[in-house]
Amino acid sequence: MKRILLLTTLVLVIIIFSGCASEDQQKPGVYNNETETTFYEGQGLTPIAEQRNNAIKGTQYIERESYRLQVDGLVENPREFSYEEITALPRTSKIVDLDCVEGWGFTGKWTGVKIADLFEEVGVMESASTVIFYSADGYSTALELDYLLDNNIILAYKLNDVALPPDRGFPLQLVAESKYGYKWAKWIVRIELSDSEYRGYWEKRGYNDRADVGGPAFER
Ligand SMILES: Nc1nc2c(c(=O)[nH]1)N[C@H]1C(S)=C(S)[C@@H](COP(=O)(O)O)O[C@H]1N2
Ligand SMILES: [Mo]
Repeated sequence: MKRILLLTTLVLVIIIFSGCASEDQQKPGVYNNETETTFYEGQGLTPIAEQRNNAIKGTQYIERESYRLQVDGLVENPREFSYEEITALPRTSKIVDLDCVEGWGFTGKWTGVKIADLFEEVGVMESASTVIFYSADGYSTALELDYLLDNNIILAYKLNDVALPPDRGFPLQLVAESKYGYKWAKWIVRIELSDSEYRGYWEKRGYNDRADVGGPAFER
């Protein structure tokens, strides 16, 4: 009798604990009625709930209706784009790892517009060589125009198939693949084409302007 009681208790304990464990497992999140994808083309993606967020001024909340992306500088037709205008442009998806220079990272499925397609709309001048990204929190960073065009770099408005949640950079994050996280500007409000070098927020503070993943974190 004692043995049966012990066995029943053991079985109960196992059931209860396995229940707890399954609740801990990664469940795809739902964001604004969109369910995220955590598996794509045979690859596991990092659920959004597990991705870190340590932006300089915390999460920025941008309204979709009043949002405008300003594109100016060395372009033929400087103009503003609404969220609808951006998402109506041809879209591309790709799996890319974001690697922060501090050693953590995650894998996401990113969907958005190619910088090249956006630039078609404004006409980039011959003299332009640098692209500067300005964000709603005062953050900024810059990349070479050739890097953006040669690597089909995209401006993402979706991550894991859901519209970027506010803490992930709504409405737009630059998917600067093979570059450290500090080149992945979030909450982008302005893109400026320039012919001079530009040091962004972390670059001004000593981080390597090249920012190649695996390369040196600091300028030497
Ligand atoms: N606007 C803005 N974009 C930003 C940052 C920021 O502070 N502000 N931090 C950068 C850094 S250092 C990293 S690693 C990536 C990813 O950081 P996250 O986890 O905060 O999204 O966002 C980048 N983009
Ligand atoms: Mo970072």
